[in-house]
Amino acid sequence: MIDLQIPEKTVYFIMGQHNTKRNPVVLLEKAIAAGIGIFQYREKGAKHYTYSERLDLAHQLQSVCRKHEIPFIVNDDIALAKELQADGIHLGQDDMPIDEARREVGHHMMIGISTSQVKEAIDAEQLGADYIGVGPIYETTTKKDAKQPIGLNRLRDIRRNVTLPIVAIGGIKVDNASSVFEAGANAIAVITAITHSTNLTKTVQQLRYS
Ligand code: TZP
Ligand code: MG
Repeated sequence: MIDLQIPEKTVYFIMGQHNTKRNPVVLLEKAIAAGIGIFQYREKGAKHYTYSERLDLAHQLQSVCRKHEIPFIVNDDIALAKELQADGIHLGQDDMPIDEARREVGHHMMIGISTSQVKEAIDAEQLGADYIGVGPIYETTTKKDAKQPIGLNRLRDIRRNVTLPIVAIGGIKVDNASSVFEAGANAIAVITAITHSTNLTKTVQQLRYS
């Protein structure tokens, strides 16, 4: 049985086919061996992939997560999450509202909501989210339409206003991870720090224990 909590100092790895030239299934295996604690399938190259191609890849990634008993979260795509019976769905501010999403996915799936402001975080908590994404903390080139970085002070502010687990995101790397945890994040979500790492074991250990 997979533990659907977000443990302290979790490295939450996000990836879609478009984030890497490597085989994503092999990369995920290595990232789990290196110590990530949660995985999110986020396919923003979606227009290049049909639903069945996404389903096929997501299913392989989910099998890897299941084998190693870590949660498998789907970004945005409720149909895919439901079909796979994913452990969670992650939604942005412009995606399906939380109450509607809850009706769709029930109470056995975690719902994560992206937030960048205190009010959004409070609203997400009141509407029954299970965790919030908070960011982008730092500059990132990975998300093309990313907002201006919100920085650590905003993260601290959000921390003071909600008790939900916080997954910080955006430009988080080995050399700034400790400041992000100190500012109140329970977990850190990364794409580039892992997809561009040449030593995954070292990178994940440094992210976790910084
Ligand atoms: N949401 C806010 S920033 C971001 C997402 C999906 C991208 C994070 O990627 P990276 O490479 O870890 O900065
Ligand atoms: Mg979205």
